[in-house]
Parts: sequence; C-alpha cells; structure tokens
Amino acid sequence: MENLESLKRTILDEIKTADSLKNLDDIRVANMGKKGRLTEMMKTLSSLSLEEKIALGKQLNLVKSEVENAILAQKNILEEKELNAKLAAEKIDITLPVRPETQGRIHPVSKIYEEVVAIFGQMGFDVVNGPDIEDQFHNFNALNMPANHPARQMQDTFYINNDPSKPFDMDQAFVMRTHTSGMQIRTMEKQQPPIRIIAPGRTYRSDYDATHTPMFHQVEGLVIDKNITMAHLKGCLYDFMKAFFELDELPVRYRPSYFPFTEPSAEMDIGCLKTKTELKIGAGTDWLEVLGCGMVHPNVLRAGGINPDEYQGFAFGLGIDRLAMLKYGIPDLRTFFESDVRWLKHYGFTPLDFSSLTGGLSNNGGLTR
Ligand code: 2NM
Repeated sequence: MENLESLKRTILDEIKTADSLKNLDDIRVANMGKKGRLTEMMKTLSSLSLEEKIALGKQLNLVKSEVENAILAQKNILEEKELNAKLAAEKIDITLPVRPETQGRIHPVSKIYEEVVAIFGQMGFDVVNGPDIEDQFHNFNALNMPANHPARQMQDTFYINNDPSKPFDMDQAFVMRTHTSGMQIRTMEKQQPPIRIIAPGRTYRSDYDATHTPMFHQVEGLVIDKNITMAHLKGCLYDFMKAFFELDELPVRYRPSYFPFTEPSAEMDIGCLKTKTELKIGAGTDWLEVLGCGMVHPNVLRAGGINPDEYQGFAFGLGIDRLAMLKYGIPDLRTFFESDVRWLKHYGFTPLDFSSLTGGLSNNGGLTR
C-alpha cells in the first residue's frame, strides 16, 4: 500500500510538470499502457489471495481513475496553452495602416467610370454591359441609321469579316461598336418600360489625334416611361453634372443639334472660365461641351419593340475620357493608352479612395491622387 501511495504521488507530480501534450502522452503510456507501471501492478493481483485481491484491486482502480482525471485536466491546460501560443504567433495587427509603398494606381478612366456609375446608380439607373463586337442591326439600323448613312462608312467604323471562309461582305460584316447604343436596343427588346439604364464601355472609331483615339470610353443613358419629356432630360443631366463636378451651382445650356437616333437632339454645355493656363469649371463666360442628348426617335423605340404612341424616352451619351481630361486637366488623350507608369503615377488614384456619393465623390482628401 505504501508503495502504491508513493507511486501515485510520483505519477501525479510527473503529470503536473508535463510541459507538452507529447510529454503527457508518454507519461500516460508509461503508467497505463500495455507495459505501464499501473498495468503491471494489476497483473500481479492474480497471485494474491482473494481478500488482498479485492483490497488492492479497489485501491488500484481508485489510483487509475485519479491518474486518468489528472491527465485529462493537464491535457486541457496544455491544449489551451498551445492554442494561445499559436494565436499569439499568428496575430495580425489590423490597425496597421496600408503600406505607404503601394505602387498600383487606378487609371483616371476607371476613376471617372466609378464616379459616373455612383451618381447614376444613386438616381436609380441600372448598369448594362454588352459585347464590343456588334452586328450592324444593333449598332446602326435599329438606331435609325439605315444603309448608306455617312457614319457607317469605312473611314469611321472598324468592320470585321465574321466569316473568314468567304470574301469580305460589307452587308454581313460585324463592327467594333461605334457607341454603346446597341445595349439600349437589346434592353428594349428584352424589357418593356419603365426603363432606366446606363450602358458604359469601350467604343471604337477610326480616328487619331490629341482628342481622339481609336478606342475610347462612353457612357450612354436611356430613360423610357409614359409622359417622359425634355424637362426630365434637362433636370436629370443638370443634377448629374453638379454631382460630377461637385458644385452646388453650375451654369448650363442646351444647344440644338442633330443625331439620327434622337429628335429633337441637343448638346449640353457647362459654364467655365478658360485662361491661358487653366480651365475653371462652374464660373465665367465661356462654355464647354460635355455631352449629347435628345428625345429617343420613334423609329428607335419601334426597332426596340416599344410603342412610341404609348411611351417616350430621353437618351444621352458622354465620353468618359473627355470628362477625365476636363476634370483632371490632362491635355492629350493619347497618353491615356500608352501605359507609361510615370504618367499613371502622376494622374492615377490610390485604390483606397473609391468613389461614392456619401464618401465625397472624388474623395482625395488632399492626399495622393
Ligand atoms: C448620344 C447622344 C444622344 C443615345 C440614344 C440611344 C438610344 F439607343 F436610346 F436611342 N442611346 N444613346 C444617344 C443620344 C447618344 O451620344 C452622344
């Protein structure tokens, strides 16, 4: 009995000082395993008298359960310790600011795109996207631009031979879309009014100088419902321009114009002051053209499957690249697409100043562009 009592104390001490789960398991095996100390003692019981067997057996079982409990308790302690050590080692300080050496920049075109989507999104417009390669029906015919319309000529439009096994056929050819209006037609085909969408994306025309590149970015908008008038067009675009240039007051004017797909058509100008070195928007005696717009031509509504006697709509188109040039004072459009990292570092934006109306639209906070 003395023996068992002191063995028990030794084992419990060993358990208490075990400093790893491995160490603890070794102790378990050394005492309760097949050849463990307590197991060996159990084996000796068979050689004892019945009375001794009962007495020592009882003692041994008590010791065994005491040891088992001690192992469990120590196991819990060690597991918790190991978990805490692991957590401490893997700790991430999420309060650390973004590394200042971040090199990536958001292109001004992407920035303006985000801003335009944020403003029209807030007004309740949905964004629709579509293919850069269009068929001529969606790019021209449905937009009241029949065959032989001047804008369809080779000089302006990139035509694509859509069947390489046959000679080029001007009538069957696809085109690189010259505007995103095809998406307005597709939307009308799918959905009856009310319609309120913007269609942003890349557009293509055969043109190249300081203010024209063969690929450029457009956002077009379309609103169709019962009793839509030119007053809705004017209010909507006025609100947009004020939000976009972040001005409470902005002089605007609409000049009569011509587009095949709208009647009447207009161009919108905003008031500005042009000096030798600067362009100040929102004040002064000069005017700056910012977009084209008009009431959707009845032929266009019909082509989209909408009855012009029941519904009216307005539409507009604006150039994202041109807006970026104006807002950030970038003089040459060609530099937008040269992928010069020094240019991007100068005119680009850090990824964290994303655009929302609640966050202050351009959200520069006077920091890095
Ligand atoms: C512009 C100017 C005026 C326009 C028209 C349409 C459609 F498909 F609804 F008829 N979409 N976009 C439009 C109208 C575009 O860009 C200068």
